[in-house]
Amino acid sequence: MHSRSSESESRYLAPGIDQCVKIVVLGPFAVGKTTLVGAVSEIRPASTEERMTEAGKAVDTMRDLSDKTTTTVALDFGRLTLTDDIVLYLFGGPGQPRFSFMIDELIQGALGGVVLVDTARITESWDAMGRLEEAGLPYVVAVNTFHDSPAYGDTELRRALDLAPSTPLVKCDVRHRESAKKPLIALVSHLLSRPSLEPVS
Ligand SMILES: Nc1nc2c(ncn2[C@@H]2O[C@H](COP(=O)(O)OP(=O)(O)OP(=O)(O)O)[C@@H](O)[C@H]2O)c(=O)[nH]1
Ligand SMILES: [Mg+2]
Repeated sequence: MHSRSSESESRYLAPGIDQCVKIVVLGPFAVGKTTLVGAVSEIRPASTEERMTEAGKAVDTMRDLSDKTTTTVALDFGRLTLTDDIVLYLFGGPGQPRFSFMIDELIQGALGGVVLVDTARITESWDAMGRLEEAGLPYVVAVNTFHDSPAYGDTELRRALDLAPSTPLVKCDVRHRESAKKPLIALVSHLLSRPSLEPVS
């Protein structure tokens, strides 16, 4: 019997997968969208990173971005087989406002979203939350726990984000695979708990 290496195995969908779910990962500039997709993807992620010009670096953020030299200009793409029968197709969006027209394209056909938050600049995630709400797309909010950002309790965070009680809130470190999977697991549980699943059209 032909045996495949584990690397080539991960290039193909496992037999038995019967639910392919498109998920968008949104949030402001440099919040960690590309890092999350890259951390969880079982295929080499596709990305559209371009070197940041000085103009790009001028985006208003309090964060030290000395190790961030590129920015997403269109999308990130990755795949994660979550259970024996569910595979997620992940589409990370661009964070810079000048590329935000891409977001309406990305959410077409999606079943849910992850909105990343940096607690040092919480309100910068409102735009992504609003885009998903306008599209009627269920989402979870995930705090990417940058070590130098303030730590808040869930109640404070929910209040600051003006989060609906039914919207899940999780904390993760998008640089680490198991932690980065947490918002995706929370999102799928959230989607499965809803009466009907309709992709955005
Ligand atoms: N110090 C610190 N850096 C982090 C942490 N998490 C992520 N980063 C860094 O933050 C940056 C996030 O970059 P990206 O993943 O490109 O962010 P993005 O949201 O895709 O950015 P755009 O596509 O440009 O909007 C990277 O340089 C990460 O290494 C953290 O917890 N602490
Ligand atoms: Mg990016």
